[in-house]
Amino acid sequence: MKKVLVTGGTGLVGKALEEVIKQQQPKDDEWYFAGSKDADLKDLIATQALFDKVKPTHVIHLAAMVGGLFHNMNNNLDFLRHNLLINDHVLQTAHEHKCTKVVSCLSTCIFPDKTTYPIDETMVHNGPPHPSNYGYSYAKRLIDIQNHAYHDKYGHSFTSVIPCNIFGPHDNYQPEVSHVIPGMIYRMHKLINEEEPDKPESEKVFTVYGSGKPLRQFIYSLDLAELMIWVLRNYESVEPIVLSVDEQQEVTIYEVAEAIAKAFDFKGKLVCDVSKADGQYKKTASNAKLRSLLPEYKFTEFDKAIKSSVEWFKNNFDQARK
Ligand code: NAP
Ligand code: GFB
Repeated sequence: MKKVLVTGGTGLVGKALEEVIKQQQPKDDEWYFAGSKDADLKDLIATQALFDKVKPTHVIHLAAMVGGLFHNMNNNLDFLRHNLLINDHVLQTAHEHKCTKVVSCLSTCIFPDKTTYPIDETMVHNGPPHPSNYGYSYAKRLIDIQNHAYHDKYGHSFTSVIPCNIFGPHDNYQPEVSHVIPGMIYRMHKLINEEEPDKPESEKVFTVYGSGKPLRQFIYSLDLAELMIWVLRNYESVEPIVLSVDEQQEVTIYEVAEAIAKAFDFKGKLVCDVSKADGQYKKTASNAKLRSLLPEYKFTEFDKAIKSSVEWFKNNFDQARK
């Protein structure tokens, strides 16, 4: 019997894992989805108490201080310190509890900013990350170092996945914290339903922050959840693995705004505000390693996933994090 503890189990990815596990109904697993109310993982005693209570054999470690470009740019020190504390407490306590496996979560934004493309798993430590998120990036890179150190000393199977930008139901829509897709969904919903009530929608203008030119790969949270469960069950290496859609599915930020406008059936105009930062121009990641292991995996089509995410927000507006 596997007893799986999911740290960060109440967030975007955690909720997607819970949904997929509900669908899969595994017979020989028991899953425990923990949030910060269960234990503040910045506190070692609280972390140990959570592990004493759950007694996990396996851990999916998602808990982290997470946010979009603007939140990172304004809080690099907190992103560094909070995530360093959380990661060290979880990995050391998993070691003390003799956990069979830990799968931690990195991000394609931690790769070097000045690099050749596409980026792959061998390039994680090849130079400084983008200056907008160095705090988060170095804390995440250290997880890979910690995994190797626990393996070298104790032979542990502590590994990590490297997702591209993620979106889906249960996202964080708080404008000052959010990533681009939940940020736009929140702002377009507000423009359509609250702002300039006397103006016909066709005359309303939605602002895309930045030039709209940066490129991103986006994975639907429910697809990522399926792949992370596969990694937990089948992937036996300490080396990280990129979990991203194919390079051809990369889109511009302006195309993201167009897809969200289509999902809302927004009749107004889109304009770009170049006074706002663009952040990293691109972070095109290769999923060749994943494709060599799961060649047939079918990702949810982008427009369809955007539509479901917009519908989820509209149907859960009151309880959405905003
Ligand atoms: P999220 O929606 O912001 O959820 C964060 C989760 O971490 C929540 O369950 C939160 O619990 C928990 N948490 C935060 N601080 C904590 C603390 N001090 N102690 C205990 N729990 C704490 O984040 P997400 O988007 O699901 O991210 C999940 C993982 O994916 C993270 O490791 C993130 O770095 C990585 N990632 C995210 C993206 C993306 O685009 N979202 C891209 C690449 C990688 P409460 O809700 O109870 O506070
Ligand atoms: O998703 P995002 O915040 O993060 O922004 P990154 C992506 C791009 O969207 C930037 C533009 O070029 C923004 O200028 N953008 C347009 C918006 N409208 C909006 C909006 O309403 N909200 C936001 N947030 N952006 C993050 C890293 O980088 O990627 C994090 O900083 C994390 O550490 C995350 O790893 C996955 O993709 O630029």
